[in-house]
Amino acid sequence: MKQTVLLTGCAGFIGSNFIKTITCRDSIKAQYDFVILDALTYAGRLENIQPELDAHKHLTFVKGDIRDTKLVHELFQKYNFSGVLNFAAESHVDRSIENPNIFVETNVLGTLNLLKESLNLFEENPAFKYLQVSTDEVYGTLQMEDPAFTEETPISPNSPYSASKASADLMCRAFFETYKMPVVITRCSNNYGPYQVEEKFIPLMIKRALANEKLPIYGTGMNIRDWIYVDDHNEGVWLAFTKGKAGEVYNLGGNSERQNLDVAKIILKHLGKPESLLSFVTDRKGHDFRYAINYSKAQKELGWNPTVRFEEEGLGKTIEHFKSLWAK
Ligand code: NAD
Ligand code: TDX
Repeated sequence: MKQTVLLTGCAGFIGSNFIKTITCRDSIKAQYDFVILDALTYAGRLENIQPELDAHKHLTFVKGDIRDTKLVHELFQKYNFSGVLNFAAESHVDRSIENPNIFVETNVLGTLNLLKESLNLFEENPAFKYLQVSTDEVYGTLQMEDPAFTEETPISPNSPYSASKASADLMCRAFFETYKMPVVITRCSNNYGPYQVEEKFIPLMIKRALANEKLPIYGTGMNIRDWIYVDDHNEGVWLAFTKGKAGEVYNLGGNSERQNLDVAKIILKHLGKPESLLSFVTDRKGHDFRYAINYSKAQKELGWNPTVRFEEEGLGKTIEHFKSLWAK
């Protein structure tokens, strides 16, 4: 019999790519129906997934908020989900510095709402599973000489965004420890790819360069992020959901640590634009210096590996996607 799984936040960047690359696969379509719950905030764009919604009967879209206890309760009652993958979140660090409240409301209380409803279903169906899409930022920051984050690295978030994601992770852990509810957490590094909202570094740099506008580089531009192509992340999320062990955390990384300044320069070169467009601006408050991920557990236990090379493949595909939207 087909299972029905709830996907939240899948009109956003990572989730919309998940809809395109994972849920529409024949093997997955044969086994699963998906209900997509998204509040369509500034980051959620229904047009990202409209072609898939039009083409596939096993996908149902519901506009709604994960904080809405009544709506979420009714959805869980109606569909009797066999699992939940929670992508929904406020995701932008700069916004969290300006207004942390919505980050606690959506990322912490919204997650708690989903966990509570999930617990009701788990009590009726021991095969029920919950996956929380989390981030490497919960581990805090690294210096150059530090080893990469492992799943044992203590949680030490620095921004209101990462503190809210860490709080959600801890609530997930509590539901496993207290109620034995099968919760799996993935913690991934910086995603890039098509459909990313243009407030994020890579699409912003592309957009500014295409318009011959200044590219704002925070501080010295020496900060390091580990970049992962969004499809690699989504493969890992699905493997963790289907094969991951209850109560476990799986780190997912791209094996592509780069300084921000270098990334901006590669984008300019790809687009044939001058480096004089680079503009060093006031640094982000509390700017984490470096993220790096040790994903050997996901390699061993899930058989997962990142496959898309950053400069040679992923960045070019991403630039071409945005060029088709924005180039005049
Ligand atoms: P995004 O901001 O592009 O999309 C978030 C989506 O969630 C949007 O569709 C939005 O409408 C929806 N949403 C927001 N609040 C909601 C609410 N209260 N109820 C229902 N839907 C709501 O984010 P993204 O970059 O696609 O990130 C998806 C998930 O992956 C997040 O949990 C994020 O923390 C995590 N993550 C992101 C990255 C990254 O590099 N972007 C890396 C690791 C983990
Ligand atoms: O204009 C900019 N200039 C700049 O130098 C912006 C928007 C960013 N930056 C820097 C800050 C970071 O060092 O670029 C780097 C990447 O910034 P963001 O795209 O804002 O990503 P980051 O803060 O690293 O967080 C991202 O990765 C982890 C996602 O937004 C999170 O949702 C995810 O959890």
